Amino acid sequence: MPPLHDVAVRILGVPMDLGQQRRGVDMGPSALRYAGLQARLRRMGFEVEDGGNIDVPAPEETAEDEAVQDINGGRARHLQAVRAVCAAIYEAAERCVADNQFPIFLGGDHSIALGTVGGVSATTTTGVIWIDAHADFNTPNTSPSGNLHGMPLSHLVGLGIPELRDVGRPGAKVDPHHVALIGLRNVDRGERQLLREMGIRAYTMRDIDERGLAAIARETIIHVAGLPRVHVSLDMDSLDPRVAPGVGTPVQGGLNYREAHLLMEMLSESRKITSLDIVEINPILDNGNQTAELAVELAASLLGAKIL
Ligand SMILES: [Mn+2]
Repeated sequence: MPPLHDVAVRILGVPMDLGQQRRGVDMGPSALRYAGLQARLRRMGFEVEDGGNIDVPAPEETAEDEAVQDINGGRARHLQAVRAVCAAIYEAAERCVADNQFPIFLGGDHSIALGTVGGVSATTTTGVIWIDAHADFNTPNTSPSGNLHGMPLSHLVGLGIPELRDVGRPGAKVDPHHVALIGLRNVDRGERQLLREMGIRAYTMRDIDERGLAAIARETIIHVAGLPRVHVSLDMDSLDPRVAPGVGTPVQGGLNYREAHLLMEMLSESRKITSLDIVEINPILDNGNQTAELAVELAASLLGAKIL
């Protein structure tokens, strides 16, 4: 990977909210653009191109209705539509890597990561730093809700159902030992078991409280340091709802403002990060556009903005 400033940034929006039931995260890409993402990165000296949005059907126009679909005895909502959108994301992500661009994917709900992580890892071993209040490690068989935004990470490491696991190319996209989860505080029983079985490195909010964010960021960087590519998947619900109220599924007790920035700053200094998702912003629940504005600042920190 060449020095960051030699890499062009490409922004791609995915206005998808099919992975969950509450409407509003489909407006995330607009909120992030309105908050000035492109201008912010340009001021830092990056060449930034906005590739527009990937086409996403509205829930009302998909053949599948809101009813939960039975799949191998499990539950999955809007399965075919999500699979098709993620296949398109995959191709776009793969092209960004081939063109030596640093892609920033604007969600949308977190199910988009099936396509983003799949595509950026198409030709090169890729580590994933998943920053989230939730583990997103359900499968249709463990999910209490059938919402696909709670299932991307399990499928990326090869679990779950072929419809989601085989998007873009068959099988796992990421080695489970190349993953680190940060910010966890709401994990379902079935997920807990699967995380253990797969040996996923996971840092809960309690770990952060006890050991401090810096220690955990350092360990995470060491964990992925040997890999040629590292993708950051930033779910804005990892932050505390006091600083990021506009998210799809808020959970109390998250990262505070400085912890989130410190994490991005340390990841930036590692010079290992090669792509980014920003997901689950729900402008309907936001105060003004506070959450998207914070996300833009965090993206700037990840790409090297410094205080001094
Ligand atoms: Mn998530």
